Amino acid sequence: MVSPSTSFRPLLAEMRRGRYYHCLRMIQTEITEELKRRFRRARRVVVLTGAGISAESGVPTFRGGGGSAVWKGFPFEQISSADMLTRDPALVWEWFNYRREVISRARPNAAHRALADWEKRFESFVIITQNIDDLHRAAGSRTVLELHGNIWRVRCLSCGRVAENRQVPLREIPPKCACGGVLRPDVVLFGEALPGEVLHRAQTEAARGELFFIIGTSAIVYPAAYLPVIARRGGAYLIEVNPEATPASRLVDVTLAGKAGEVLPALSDA
Ligand code: BJW
Ligand code: ZN
Repeated sequence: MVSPSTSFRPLLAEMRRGRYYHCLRMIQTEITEELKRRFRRARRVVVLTGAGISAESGVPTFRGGGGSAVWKGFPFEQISSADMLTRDPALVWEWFNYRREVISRARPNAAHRALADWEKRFESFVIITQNIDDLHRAAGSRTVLELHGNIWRVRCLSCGRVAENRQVPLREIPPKCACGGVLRPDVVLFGEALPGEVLHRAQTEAARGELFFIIGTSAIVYPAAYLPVIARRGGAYLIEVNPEATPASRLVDVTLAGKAGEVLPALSDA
């Protein structure tokens, strides 16, 4: 496993020292007048999403409810890792084949649709997602930064070519490139670096957002988990949408404790 990059260490230390604890607010479900006012007036809105936003579309989360996903006896952190891809690429592909089947049946839910609608309301609106399921784009969102890649893309380990592949189920495991090389999912596994340009843009957007939403993420996987800290330092008003508390709950101004598919449409209406 890797450790956090050195540039993030001071931020992590600040979180641990509790420098932002004063921002803690009571867990609530009510959309306050202040939030409504900020929502109406904001020009730059940034949204960080995680697996929880797709839960109501039938895509299982990795964590939550006190547990963490296990597939065929393997904790998912072991299979979705660079190490396992090197040791047993066929096993990793079987896991992704299963995930492709699940995701191919999923459709955007009310939360994805609400965000697609928000994009039309604000001068600047960016979704930064940790999800690989493509459901934000399927809902009509256009500015989507995919931190962890996309399950419908494959990358050749020999020639590096990236291509779309929507075959479900895959006929061949591991699938092969036209050059004869072995393909891998174009996603970011544990122990791998995130796409540099996408991460840089996400950090820049987080730093300049006026409102920063943290939706359906356990906020424990780095470097994505630093983005709320960057947003806070940039002066953003932070809103978390999650039925459970997370490490980010200590940082935010408001936690709307509920399902994204219910909370986001309610906020649109408010
Ligand atoms: C709802 C809901 C509803 C339910 N409505 N909410 C120690 C300290 C700091 C860092 C590290 C460390 N040890 C190791 C690291 C690094 C590691 C890491 O962060 N590990 C942590 C576990 C500690 N990170 C990495 O390895 C990253 N790379 C990296 O750091 O590179 C450095 C490097 C530099 C240079 C060279 C080489 C390396 C890579 C991370 C990649 C993560 N990949 C995965 C798999 C992607 C492919 C796949 O899908 O299989 O991404 S892991 C998995 O977790 C997936 C997710 O995107 C990610 C985050 O999960 P997410 O989205 O938060 O979902 P859940 O399931 O955790 O939470 C769901 C939430 O929804 C819950 O809170 C529910 O309550 C809520 N919910 N229903 C709203 N209806
Ligand atoms: Zn190739």
